[in-house]
Amino acid sequence: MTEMTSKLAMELENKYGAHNYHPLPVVLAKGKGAFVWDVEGKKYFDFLSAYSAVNQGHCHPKIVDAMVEQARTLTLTSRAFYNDQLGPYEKFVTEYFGYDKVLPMNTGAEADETALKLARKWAYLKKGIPANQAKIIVCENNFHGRTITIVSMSTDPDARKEFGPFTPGFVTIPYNNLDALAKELEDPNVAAFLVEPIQGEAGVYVPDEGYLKKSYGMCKARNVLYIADEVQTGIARTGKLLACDHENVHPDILILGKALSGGVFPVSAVLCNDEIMLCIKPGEHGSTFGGNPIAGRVAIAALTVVKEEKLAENAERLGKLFRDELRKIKSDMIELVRGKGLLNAMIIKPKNGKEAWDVCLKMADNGLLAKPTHGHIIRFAPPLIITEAQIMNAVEIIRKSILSFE
Ligand code: IF1
Repeated sequence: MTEMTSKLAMELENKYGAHNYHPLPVVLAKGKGAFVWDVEGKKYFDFLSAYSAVNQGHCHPKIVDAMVEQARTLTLTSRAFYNDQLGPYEKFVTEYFGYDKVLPMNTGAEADETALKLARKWAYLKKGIPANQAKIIVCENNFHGRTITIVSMSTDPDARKEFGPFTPGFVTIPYNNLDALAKELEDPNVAAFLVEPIQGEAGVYVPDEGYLKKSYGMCKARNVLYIADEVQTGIARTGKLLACDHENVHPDILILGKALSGGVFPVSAVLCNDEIMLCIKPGEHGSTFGGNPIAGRVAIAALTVVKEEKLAENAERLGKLFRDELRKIKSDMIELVRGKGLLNAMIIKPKNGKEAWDVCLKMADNGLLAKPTHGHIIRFAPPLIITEAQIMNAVEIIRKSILSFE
């Protein structure tokens, strides 16, 4: 067999894989904690964390052990039968987040779809909205995944173009705009408001303080479900267990994914109380892999690590330090640094034709991986197990990389 090199791996992906991504030219072969290594053995800080899925750090031994042990015992039964891991997981995860029930799925997009279906069922069965009239309010620049219905809610031309016709039933309002929300809430056929507590894909766009609390109150006053997509912001990333916790908002429907498994396995979940969850009856929703024994074991381990290792507290403390340090870098290429906890972004002003992509290539050269979004924003989201000393090393790499363009 030919020996694997980064060059060969990229050629293979390019030749045999769909071209639906444009990765940085780095081929990773190993991960541990806050670090990854490429095929040639070069070590990097991982400041993407698989889009916040690897919050607990790469290959966390407790999570991997749970997965391997369960994989040797029972992997999948489907939901045609009970399995001995699902019930204990459901008890654990509902108590952990404070809801009556959970509906287990696999990916973030599936969990978002599940939440939308739950909201519509509830609208007809409980709120009394006339058949097929339910509306769901969504925000401009949202990101909830890639299915046809989810791209129907999107305002990003790349996400939608030539994928129509689209699913009806959504109204779009500007994010972080309470007046626009108030206006749409006047319609009695509104079932739900779907919101990201911080918009990730939009470029780590943090709303004004009070936005979550006030929008939640406005929805409650209109008997409209508040659905929080915490697929990216959840599980300690922003310095609290949930980003909604910053404003003491307990969403009616909570959507989780990514770090629910620490990034070792696709596990997502929708949590809500009985009044909503019991609207869906046997045969009305599901997934072959949803609620499988490995997922349950892995998610318990991943959530236990979050508490044991105080990841929310670490994200809060090191996030402040990280932003403070980045703001000390004197470069006119840095327009703005923003974020919450360890979900951060730097807005790059191009200089001499060099843009965010070039900065990311330079950082990769210097041993730190991050990915640009929308051409001019770099997201910085390291695993939450990162230490203060490691953050300071990472800042040094970022500083050196940006200053190399001066
Ligand atoms: C990709 C961004 C992150 C999400 C929220 C649901 C999903 C996501 C709030 C769907 C997924 C991803 C997927 C990833 C890029 C990415 C992303 F750049 F688009 F914004 F995280 F930063 N809700 N986010 O952020 O979850 O079905 O993918 O499990 O490669 O498309 P999924």
